[in-house]
Amino acid sequence: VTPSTTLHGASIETVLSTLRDHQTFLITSHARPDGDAIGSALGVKHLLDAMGKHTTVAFADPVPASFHHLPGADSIVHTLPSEIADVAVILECDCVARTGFTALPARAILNIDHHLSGRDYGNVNWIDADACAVGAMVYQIAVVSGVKITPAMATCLYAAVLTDTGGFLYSTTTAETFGLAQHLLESGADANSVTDAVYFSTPQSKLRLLGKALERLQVTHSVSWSYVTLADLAQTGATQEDSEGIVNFLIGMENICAAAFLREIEDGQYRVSFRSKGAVDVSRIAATFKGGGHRNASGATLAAPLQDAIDKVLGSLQEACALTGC
Ligand SMILES: [Mn+2]
Repeated sequence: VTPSTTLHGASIETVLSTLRDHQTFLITSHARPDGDAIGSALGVKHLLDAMGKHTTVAFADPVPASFHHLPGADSIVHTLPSEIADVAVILECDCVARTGFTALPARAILNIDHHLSGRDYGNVNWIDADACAVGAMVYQIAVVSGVKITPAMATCLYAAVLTDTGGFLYSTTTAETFGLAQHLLESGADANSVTDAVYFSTPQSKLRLLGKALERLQVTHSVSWSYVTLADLAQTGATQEDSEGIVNFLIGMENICAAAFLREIEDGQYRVSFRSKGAVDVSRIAATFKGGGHRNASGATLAAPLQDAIDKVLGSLQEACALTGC
């Protein structure tokens, strides 16, 4: 890889030769990793391991309990290795800072992303905003590589696709998504273990925190919203991770077109999750707050007192809704 080979729509062959032509790889994804971040990173690890490469998977933040069982999850480290890798494979990030690490010890960057906010910051960039999950893109690389898709790799990629499609519910789910799921199960993916861990192992603290958020549910025109504070976390014994997914209850409501969920991450700092049913592009709204994401799901961080943060977020959502007439 030379710094001049910067490609936005790099071909799968270019991506594959970047993997083939190098020996040591640092694999990472965004801070507060979700199922796609973890599943696709471990998928790349299994692929590269099978190709005889040296791999390190590093995440700035802890792996949520629901993904601890994924094959290879026990090898994930949270501090960067001191050796410089040939290539850093960065999944699901629109810049290096999104990884939660300030810099990565690697000579080149392979950027694989499916966000609308995806950018060409790597030496090779493959961004496909139509992909239902980065895990689905990793699957394509694996198929083209000719490497046998093992049950371990299939389980990790299945976790990525299952979670990033909201259990095959989001509009990114197409006939190909089900075809992919079929191939992964035929390759030995342990779908039951993934489903059990993701959907049937909710900590009690998470449900109690959800209760707090739903008690506070507010609806303004066609926008639903709620929030939780650090005091709520302390009262319910919940962790920050326990607030993942609360926003999906807010967007699930009838007669609304967009939703926002705010959670206090430290004194005076709020992480906002935006959701849309499609009419409003919430990746644009998140971008005005220096965040990013997809048309229907995005996020940003606001440094402001609670009421200010709510006013700003609701102001932009309502304006966007008014413009689209919903
Ligand atoms: Mn994703």
